[in-house]
Amino acid sequence: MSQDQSAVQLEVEKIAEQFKTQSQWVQKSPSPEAVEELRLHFLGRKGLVSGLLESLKTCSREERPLLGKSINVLKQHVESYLESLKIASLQWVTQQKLAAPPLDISLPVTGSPGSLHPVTLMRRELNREFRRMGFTVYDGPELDFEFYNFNALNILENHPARDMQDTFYIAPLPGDGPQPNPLGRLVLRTHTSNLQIHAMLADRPPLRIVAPGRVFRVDSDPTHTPMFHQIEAFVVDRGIHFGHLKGVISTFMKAIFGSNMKTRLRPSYFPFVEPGAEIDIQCVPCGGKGCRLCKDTGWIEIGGAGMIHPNVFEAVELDSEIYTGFAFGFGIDRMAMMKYKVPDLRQLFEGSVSYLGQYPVVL
Ligand code: FA5
Repeated sequence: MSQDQSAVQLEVEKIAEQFKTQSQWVQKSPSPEAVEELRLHFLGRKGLVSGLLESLKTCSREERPLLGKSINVLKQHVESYLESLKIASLQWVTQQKLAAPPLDISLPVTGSPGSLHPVTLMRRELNREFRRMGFTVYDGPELDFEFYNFNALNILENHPARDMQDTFYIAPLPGDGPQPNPLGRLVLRTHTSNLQIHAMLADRPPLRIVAPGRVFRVDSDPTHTPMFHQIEAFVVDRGIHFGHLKGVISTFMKAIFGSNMKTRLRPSYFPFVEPGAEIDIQCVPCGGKGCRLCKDTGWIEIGGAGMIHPNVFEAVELDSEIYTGFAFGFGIDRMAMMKYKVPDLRQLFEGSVSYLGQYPVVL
């Protein structure tokens, strides 16, 4: 054995001894940081084992295979030991968590208590304004029968909204039986208009109701998400006319966005209203001048509106000769986009704390 060879061999044994001592220490308290430090010390680019491989260059060609082999044996030993330490470190982390004092949720909040989601902030503000205008806030089922979501709203069997492309249908459960349910299949409601039916069957006019909630559609792009939020508002009484509808929408939008907010209604079709209209509000970020968000029109469509169709009254057994009513429904997320200047609707649902944390804290 040459001098170089024996020097390298001695170094291999010394490093093996060092690893034994240091790994035994880490084994006692294998935190992920300690395991990583050990790995870098021995296997990192400038680590001791890598240094040994470098020193092989000083040995003769004949001596290299034997020394190379003993370095590799050491390397494999270090690698497999580190693997077992990594597994031990996972258990160590769990033990530390379990040993930590339990979280006492009854303690008073210190530091930043976090912030509310912009959709929650928007929904609360909408509810507050509607209450101020004399409306009662209702809650309704997100999973509903076709009767409430479609039929009673005059959306007939062949209407495109009932297409599988738009609606999430719920497969029947094994115990549901072969009999078709007279209320139809179960669906994830596609709009909050189902509340019109539930409310009119439960209570009789005069009604002044608002119903916010989640709705679901097979829909996904920068301005459409499969789950989104709507708010439905409707009034049923004697003598209600289109002027009331226009007045309520315009007053409401001014209350939310300020007295300069302009609103417009464009004729449109929804099977459950006649006449029907699309509600546009002036684009907030550009002040109506035109921008990318409003596609240079200065207007943003936020919902639909109209006078409740006589067929809807018939479905809930109300006499349309006596009662009339208006209804409108709009996207809460679109309103939040305007109010909080959110450029992409999907940002609202990605759950990024750094993004959502910038909103006001309201407890
Ligand atoms: C309706 O859902 C009607 N129920 C509204 C209505 C109520 C009309 C009462 C008449 C009387 P529409 O499909 O246009 O209408 O949806 C209303 C609003 O929901 C849209 O203007 C938009 O602001 C929002 N919206 C619709 N689809 C999505 C989606 N995939 N993601 C986010 N917002 C959406």
